[in-house]
Amino acid sequence: MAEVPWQASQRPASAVLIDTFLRDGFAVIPTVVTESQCDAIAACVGSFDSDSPGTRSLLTHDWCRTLAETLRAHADVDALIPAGHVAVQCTYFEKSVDKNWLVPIHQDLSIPVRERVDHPALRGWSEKEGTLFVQPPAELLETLVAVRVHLDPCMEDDGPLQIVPGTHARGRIDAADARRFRRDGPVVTCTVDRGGALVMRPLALHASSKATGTCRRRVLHFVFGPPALPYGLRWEHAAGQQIGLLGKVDGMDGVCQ
Ligand SMILES: O=C(O)CCC(=O)C(=O)O
Repeated sequence: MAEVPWQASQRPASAVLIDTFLRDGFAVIPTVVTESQCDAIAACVGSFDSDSPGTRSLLTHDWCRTLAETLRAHADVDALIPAGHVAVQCTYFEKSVDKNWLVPIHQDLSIPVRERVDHPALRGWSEKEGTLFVQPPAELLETLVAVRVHLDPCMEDDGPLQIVPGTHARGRIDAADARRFRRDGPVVTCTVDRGGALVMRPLALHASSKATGTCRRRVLHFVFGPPALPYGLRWEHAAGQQIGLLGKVDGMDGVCQ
């Protein structure tokens, strides 16, 4: 089995990284997968030729669950995700001048669940790509952590995420306040190198503009959450119980299923 670089060092996560994440609600980790792993992951994703910006259903694939486990084994990523959390969603986003789009300032409020549960605390039911989504209370959303793995360099011209630091700690923010936070700033443009990751709280206000450069910006956006949900809800998929798959992501040719 090929050696995974971060397993070799097992170095502890830096206190600065953890403090930044706690304070701002996001942090960039320069390298979470190698260049060759990026190639292998991109091959598994394949050519995504829909007109929409991405697809939300990747966690049904073995390679994607394996990648979630591989991320969890990275000391810096692991330090930012609560113990016991499992991967509950993986969305692929592709942006380029040919497939261009923007997202206005918002928080991620919806989670994918297996079936509808009627409870006064649950609102905003919707269905996308055949999956049911609900907006649970902020107390649950505050526990989630998103890990955005970049398969291409994402610089200023490539439509990077822009985040308003500290807004993850303000609960649900209405649309008018969200616009005000963005206008008053500060707003941080999160550039990330190929193989790096932006780790963020889904409640942190974020937006992204259209790409103006020549790069194709491919991102796998994982969400990690608690294994069990309140109110009788169940995750649509949860991929945390797999053990012993580390390193498989290095040789993913032929395991894209
Ligand atoms: O990838 C992007 O540019 C936007 C993604 C986003 O807004 C989201 O995941 O909620």
